[in-house]
Amino acid sequence: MSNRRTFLKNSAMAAGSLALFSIQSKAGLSGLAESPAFSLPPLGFEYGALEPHIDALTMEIHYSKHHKAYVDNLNKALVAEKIENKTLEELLKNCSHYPAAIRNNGGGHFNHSFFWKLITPGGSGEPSGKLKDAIISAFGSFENLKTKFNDAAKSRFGSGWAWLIVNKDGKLEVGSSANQDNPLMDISELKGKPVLGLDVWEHAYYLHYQNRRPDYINAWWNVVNWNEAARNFSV
Ligand code: MN3
Repeated sequence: MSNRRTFLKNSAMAAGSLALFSIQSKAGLSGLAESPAFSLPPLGFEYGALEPHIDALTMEIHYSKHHKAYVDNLNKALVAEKIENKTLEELLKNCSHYPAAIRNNGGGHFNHSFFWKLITPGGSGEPSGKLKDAIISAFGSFENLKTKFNDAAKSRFGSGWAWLIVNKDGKLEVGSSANQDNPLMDISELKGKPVLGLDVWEHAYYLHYQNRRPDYINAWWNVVNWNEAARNFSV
């Protein structure tokens, strides 16, 4: 083989491998450049800000590990299922048409994003305005609502959520859901617009309260953000 032929052959190989490298790096770059569909929202307060009612370590793990895992796994499931350009609400509303990973992680992402906004350091007193009127109309008193909500939260077997919702008749209703299901899902028995939600998974309270779920529920009322609940009610 002449030097020239060797040179041409080597150049062709080099060009070939360059082309291959270029395709791979393009794929790699587009993979990197493509931003995930969903991201962890800011918490809005320090991990320790809800103490003594909800402890700092529970908040840190709950937010930075559990919620983050729902977001990451939702993004992975969307890529795997080639689902694009759907809002979280659209995914939940039609979740019976999607694999369980979308239901579980989409629910997890929605529920936790909703939950963080409904808790605030020091709480915000009691419900007022139109929400207060609707509570009295549906339950007779705020105390009755609390009793009903506590019962729903305590009696949810295993992991799940307690909810205050506006149902299809426009009335307030209390109920609960299993796992990361929520009232926006087409598969949910309890359906409506969520106003208030409480996470009763053990990961939400076990480090501080161990098996004492009722103590955690009672403490949570001290940090409820009624301004956010009123906003959920009015939109
Ligand atoms: Mn949780």
